[in-house]
Amino acid sequence: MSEAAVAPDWIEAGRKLFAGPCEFIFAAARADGLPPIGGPEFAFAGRSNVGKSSLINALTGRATLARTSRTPGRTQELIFFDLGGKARLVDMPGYGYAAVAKSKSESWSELSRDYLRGRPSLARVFVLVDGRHGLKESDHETMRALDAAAVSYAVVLTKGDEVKAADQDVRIAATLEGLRKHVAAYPEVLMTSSRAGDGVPELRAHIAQLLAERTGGVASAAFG
Ligand SMILES: Nc1nc2c(ncn2[C@@H]2O[C@H](COP(=O)(O)OP(=O)(O)O)[C@@H](O)[C@H]2O)c(=O)[nH]1
Ligand SMILES: [Mg+2]
Repeated sequence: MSEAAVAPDWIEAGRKLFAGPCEFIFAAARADGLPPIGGPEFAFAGRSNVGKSSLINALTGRATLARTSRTPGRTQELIFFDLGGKARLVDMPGYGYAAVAKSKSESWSELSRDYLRGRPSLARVFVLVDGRHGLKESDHETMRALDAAAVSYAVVLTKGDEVKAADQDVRIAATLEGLRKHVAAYPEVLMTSSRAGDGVPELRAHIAQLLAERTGGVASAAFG
């Protein structure tokens, strides 16, 4: 996963895509209250507190676009952001936070499941996993649901600034190993840090490339 593996043209395309305006457009608390279908959607899923909102902020270069929190389990809605009229970013409710009342956490996953199953404009889900800890059972559970729904997704490791350089490749390799039993998982894993910016240009490039593929043309994708 060297940063040099992503072609400079795609890094530049990603930079441009995310340099434009990005605005909040919609918060949906119910599956029957989603915004009308618009551009391709890139959704950010993961355990509570894994860094979903922080990564959206880092990608868009806006410190306060998506609300971040030290209190896990606060986002109870699907939050939609418009990226220059070209794509949408979707901040998803977190999962796997035990202190959340059972009924509430079930309704979150119901909303998420409904969204993931029935959204034709969903281009890719990023399953964020804490780079310090690697895959947890709740991540496997989410990925099984994505496999079953035939939604393509990629695992993105977060908080790389807190993972020693010597441990990063080991964590990536272990994560890849854990993905082998998941049929819809993209077979590459990117280590990121919203705090230090590592991997952020590569993730922007990946999204730009997926967008280009969707709107016709480019055949192959390099993730990181
Ligand atoms: N060290 C470090 N902490 C991070 C990073 N990204 C997020 N965090 C922290 O993790 C906590 C949860 O982040 P947040 O984006 O709200 O997570 P979410 O619940 O998945 O949306 C906050 O205290 C963030 O400051 C990162 O790249 N590095
Ligand atoms: Mg959040």
